[in-house]
Amino acid sequence: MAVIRTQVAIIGAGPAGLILCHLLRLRGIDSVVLEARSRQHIEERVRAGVLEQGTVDLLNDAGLGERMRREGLAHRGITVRFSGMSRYIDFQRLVGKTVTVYGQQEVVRDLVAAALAAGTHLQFEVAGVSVHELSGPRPVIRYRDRAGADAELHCDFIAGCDGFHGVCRASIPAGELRFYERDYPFAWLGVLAHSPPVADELIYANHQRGFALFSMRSPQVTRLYLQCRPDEDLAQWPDERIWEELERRLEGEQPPPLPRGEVFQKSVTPMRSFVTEPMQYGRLFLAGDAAHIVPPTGAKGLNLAAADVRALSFALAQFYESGSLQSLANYSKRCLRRIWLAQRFSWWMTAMLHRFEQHSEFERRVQLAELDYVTGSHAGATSLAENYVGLPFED
Ligand code: RFL
Ligand code: PHB
Repeated sequence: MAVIRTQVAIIGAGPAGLILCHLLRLRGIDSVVLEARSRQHIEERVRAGVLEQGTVDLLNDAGLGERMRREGLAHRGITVRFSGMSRYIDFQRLVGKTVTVYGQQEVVRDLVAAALAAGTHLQFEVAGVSVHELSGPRPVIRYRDRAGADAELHCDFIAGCDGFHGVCRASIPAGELRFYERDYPFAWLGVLAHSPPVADELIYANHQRGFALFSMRSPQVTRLYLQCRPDEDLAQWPDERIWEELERRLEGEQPPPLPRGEVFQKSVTPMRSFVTEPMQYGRLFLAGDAAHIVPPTGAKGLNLAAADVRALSFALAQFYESGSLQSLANYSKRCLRRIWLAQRFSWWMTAMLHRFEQHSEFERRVQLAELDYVTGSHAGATSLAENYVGLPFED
């Protein structure tokens, strides 16, 4: 049986695992990354699109920003539509920062390329991953490699970056963690289409028929979302129906006829808020979606994952420099403050923008008044802008 030894074993090659691996390498710390899926799968998985300035800075400072600087789209604000009106929230003017639209799969592609170029030990298509000896100084991971051979990875620490359905959080003994969660009575039907974006920046729409979001990936590819039922059947959504529904919900003062290109991807994403406390058990540290989930309305998931591993890389570096576990012991607390602020923002954006079947006409009017206030008052718009572009890192 192959036995490998490393300093930090990283489970999961999503944004959290790959950014962590890169930040550790810059600090001279050795890691091995184990990923259940194929390279092609993770490089093609379509998810997030909006990067906070802090995430962009982190990637640039780590030497990963070359293609992002060329292909990423800088957005200085968003448009919010409701009651047939469009209101622009100008982040640049309100808080002096912007966001960047650059697909998560592009970030992953850049990270995989950087890892392989640096000779990082990155294994795809591993199976049967299990974690052991978490409370002692020498944790062990058992798994089967791509060829089906049993293998063991011995390490000082495990970073559980294996997403919401991963094994790491589930391996922590019952009673050690506390979970806080909320499900929403709706989901998002997301499509990608080969059609030029109808606007330069994102449009979030609150409509009687439900929420809609217009986003993009490039000057040729549009990303669109419609609020739908959690059990929505995609077969009921031929392209024609999707375009019609989007046009209805995105109506503004001058309804944009959406350029209808070929829809090449459709999916339904459930909406959930979820937090694990603490994000550590012994020598296992959880980061990204393995520890928390936000509904996508605030565009925070990938950005939180990046902030977690940024903090984890500092704490691990401190251990390898001084032998002290102090920073690692503070990791969870340090991350959770930002996570709860992002939870609040994501929950609030979701509540403000979606249609809730159970709402009375009174609650619907209050929701519209909130939109009016947030988009019409300097204080309201500044609060949205400050959170959307990302709160500053606490160092
Ligand atoms: P990931 O990306 O889920 O990666 C986890 C990786 O672990 C692997 N894995 C395992 N590997 C080995 N052994 C096992 N037992 C394993 N189990 C799992 C998985 O194959 C996978 O490769 O988690 P990570 O790295 O924490 O990254 C989190 C982000 O992916 C997520 O938060 C965002 O995509 C959320 N999100 C958005 N975030 C933003 O910041 N801005 C956005 O605009 C935004 N939009 C979105 C989103 C998520 C969406 N969906 C589909 C959930 C829009 C959507 C529609
Ligand atoms: C996206 O482009 O996929 C996107 C943008 C903003 C969000 C969520 C998703 O709030």
